[in-house]
Amino acid sequence: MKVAVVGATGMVGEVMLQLLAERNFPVTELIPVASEKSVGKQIEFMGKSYAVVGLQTAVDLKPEIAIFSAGGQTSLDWAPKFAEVGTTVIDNSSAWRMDPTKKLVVPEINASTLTKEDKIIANPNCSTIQMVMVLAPLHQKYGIKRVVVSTYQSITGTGVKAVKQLENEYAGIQGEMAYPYPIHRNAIPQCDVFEENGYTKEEMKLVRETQKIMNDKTIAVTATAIRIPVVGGHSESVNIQFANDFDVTEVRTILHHTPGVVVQDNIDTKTYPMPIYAHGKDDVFVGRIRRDESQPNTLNMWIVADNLRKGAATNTIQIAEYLVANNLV
Ligand code: 2RA
Repeated sequence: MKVAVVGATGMVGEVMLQLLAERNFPVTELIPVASEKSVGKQIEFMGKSYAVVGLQTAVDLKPEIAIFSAGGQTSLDWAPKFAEVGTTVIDNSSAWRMDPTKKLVVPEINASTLTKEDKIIANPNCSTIQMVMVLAPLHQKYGIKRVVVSTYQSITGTGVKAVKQLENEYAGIQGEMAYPYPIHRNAIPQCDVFEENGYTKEEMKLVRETQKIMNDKTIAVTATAIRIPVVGGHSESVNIQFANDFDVTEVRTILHHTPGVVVQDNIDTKTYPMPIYAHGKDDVFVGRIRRDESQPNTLNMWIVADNLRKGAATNTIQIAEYLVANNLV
């Protein structure tokens, strides 16, 4: 199968290539795609060397699948061009996520909605994916009324420039700034730009995408997204108000049996998820599961996942694997 990776030289693109190889995805020909300045650069993949090509060259090669992680404008401009030649696009940017004609997919939750006609498929935002992986089975069991989430997001979500800023700050070097403020020894209460309502785009993604993936606009969500100087993954403190009461032990059992979710929850042994240990793994880790004693039918928990893997590349490739396994490409 011819597979194009658009944004092959970026942080997510590199993880995608690593995962395509790790998961033995049936790639017969890789088409690494990047900006014009990278055209011709050699990419090593599964023992073979491939030259990076430009977008039009990649379209002309008519890959079966094109995995995008190259920013919203590139997706808006080029995903339709790939789709026109029969390619199925799985896009990591926010460009198509809220388009009513496009599917927003976390395979464990709603891959079954996919059909051969879906030629542009949106991969949700990283902080949304890890949260809905836990919310979905609990919503099915108890009915979710409202979610209050605070995120503690890795600088890798911003990209290479942010990682470099932190390294410079460690070294006491004044370099290019990915953020308006120092990130070393700091917490910045802004991920992405602010919208009219005073919330950031990142916070509103958690609201809008959650409702779309779970196909339920009655689920009320409010979010605060914070950037912190870690690299292993995003962490989230999540407070969930259910329509019905629950049993905490039963909640743990439900999550324990949820594919892609790992419960790490034992305060006696100080067992709980942390980004330093989630780094490089594909699962979503959940712990600190406890009743919110301030109001009925409400639960607190802590959710951690590697934002570059399940939050982006892994979820994208799991969608591609679903398409192949169900003869949808
Ligand atoms: C972030 N979720 O962490 C966004 C985009 N990757 O910045």
